[in-house]
Amino acid sequence: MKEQLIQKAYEIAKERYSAIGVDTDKAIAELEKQQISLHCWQTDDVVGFERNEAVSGGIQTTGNYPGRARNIDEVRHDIEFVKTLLAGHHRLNLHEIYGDFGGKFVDRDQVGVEHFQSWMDWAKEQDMKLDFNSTSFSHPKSGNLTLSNPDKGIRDFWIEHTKRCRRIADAMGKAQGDPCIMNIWVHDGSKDTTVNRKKYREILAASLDEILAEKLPDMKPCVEAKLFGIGLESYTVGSMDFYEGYCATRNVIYTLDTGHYEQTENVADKVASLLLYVPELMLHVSRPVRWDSDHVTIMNDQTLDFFKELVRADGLHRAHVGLDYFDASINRIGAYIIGARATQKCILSALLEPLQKLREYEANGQFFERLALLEEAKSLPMGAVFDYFNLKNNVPVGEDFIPTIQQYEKEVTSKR
Ligand code: RNT
Ligand code: ZN
Repeated sequence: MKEQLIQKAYEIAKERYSAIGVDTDKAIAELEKQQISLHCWQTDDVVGFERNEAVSGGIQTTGNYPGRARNIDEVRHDIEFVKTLLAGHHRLNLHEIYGDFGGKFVDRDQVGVEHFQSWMDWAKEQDMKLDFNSTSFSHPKSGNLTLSNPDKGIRDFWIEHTKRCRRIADAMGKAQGDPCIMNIWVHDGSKDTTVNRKKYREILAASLDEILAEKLPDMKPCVEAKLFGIGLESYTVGSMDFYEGYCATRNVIYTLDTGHYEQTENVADKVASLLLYVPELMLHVSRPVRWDSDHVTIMNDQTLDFFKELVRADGLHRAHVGLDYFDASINRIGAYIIGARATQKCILSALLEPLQKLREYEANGQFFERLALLEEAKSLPMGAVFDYFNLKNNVPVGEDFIPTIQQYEKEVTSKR
């Protein structure tokens, strides 16, 4: 019965959209192809398997909702479950601290491909591709400066770590026959005023140049900009301006975390400029709230506008979509699904925009008509299309995922 209703609602929606020149079947097919890189760190509050300590170094998780994944099997189990609730084919984004260290302590400058072999085997079984991240936080040598540290000993430690991570990413890319996207985010900065802004940036650029010098064809590096970190409020070495210049001059992928900008800034507006100068974007879809950049992604104006700009700039195929938030205050699997589905809804809304008609109006100087259609498009039945997309892909429709997650909590996460 419910299925028939969803199908009926879809048929009606399809006609409504078709009347303004939008092909809903095509939008669904595109959304089905759109991979989301699922961030493994939502399962366990960014703790990982290196030293079992709370995350530190510019970021923080708050909340102590029960059920955190405590080891590699639990992380994998959670991700296998998450996959069953999402339509489409998704990737897994790993951090270095999630290596399979076999109970031994492996320092960051000692890590190798062997520590990720079991992940590669698992990913193959799961038919999931892997992405990767070097980890320069949560370590005694993290301090306030890593790759930009004037102390050569500390800097070299992190350079070695990041080089090794690139080789791991390359091995992953080779194994999966598809480039592994490896993100480099360093929290480097200072709590209070520094009088050496340029100096640390020069060092960071030189460190990155050294790290990226090795040719590794099966991985693609990307570097992530940020406004500020917790405890590092006055200065961030890897600011937006720094990485825009770096990526443009070195032809490197720019990682745009939607939570990393001034709250009143229009993050969507950055897309069309960045795409003129950088080869591709890596997205960390997140939600800033006051000082925090990592609340669960929801379908809000910022995220909607962001994906609309991406589609308008014909940039979806030049963006690697990933999630980045860590909420320890609610059911973590629930948070995962809410954010992933919200991202899909925003992408779908962007794909359903009557762009051709809007652009015709704009070209003709018909600005009342353009604004009117933009407004009307907001209340078109996107939800009916999204429901059908989920039904078609045999995953829960609408709020039906709530009881499924409650069940998983009862049987699995509450017993941890
Ligand atoms: C931090 C950055 C970074 C991290 C992850 C864990 O502000 O967004 O991407 O969240 O690497
Ligand atoms: Zn991020």
